[in-house]
Amino acid sequence: MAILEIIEFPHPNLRKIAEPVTAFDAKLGRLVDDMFETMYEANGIGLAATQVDIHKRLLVLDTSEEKDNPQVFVNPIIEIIESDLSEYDEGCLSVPGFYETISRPKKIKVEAQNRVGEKFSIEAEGILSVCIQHEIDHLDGKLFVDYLSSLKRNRIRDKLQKDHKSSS
Ligand code: GNR
Ligand code: NI
Repeated sequence: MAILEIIEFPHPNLRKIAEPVTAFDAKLGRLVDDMFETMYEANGIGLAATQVDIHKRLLVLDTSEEKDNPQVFVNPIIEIIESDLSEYDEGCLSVPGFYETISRPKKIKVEAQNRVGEKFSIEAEGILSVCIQHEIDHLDGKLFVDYLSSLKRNRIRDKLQKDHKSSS
């Protein structure tokens, strides 16, 4: 297994649109394992392939308290089943150190495939719903800072760019 490098805002590759996964092979299995290891090591509750600079439609997450419920979603399709919004304080491993309140649809249904290509479907609300929406945004080149004013987003961008310069 391996810890992968997480790219950070405003890295241009965070804007790429991920392509569907077509091969459910050992290589995909290794990527899934490496994404879990990377997510747990970073104390994240989710990770999209985009964040490790791989532009395939897959994400991993574990929103459990005990960190004992790894879930993989390959080629996820989301349907909003309750468009009432709910607020959550969001952070992102690609936007380290910043947290902002974001509103998203409350309840969703997700159809996806597992690591061997079998289809499944779940309904989600609460933190699971927030996390899945946040991760699918990554696959579409979108970040939680895009929901903020450009003033706030640009302040975050400038601070992170400074950090990147001083640590390189
Ligand atoms: O670890 C994470 N925590 C989090 C908290 C609130 C809303 C969304 C998230 S996802 C984030 C990990 C991450 O950046 N996934 O893309
Ligand atoms: Ni994120």
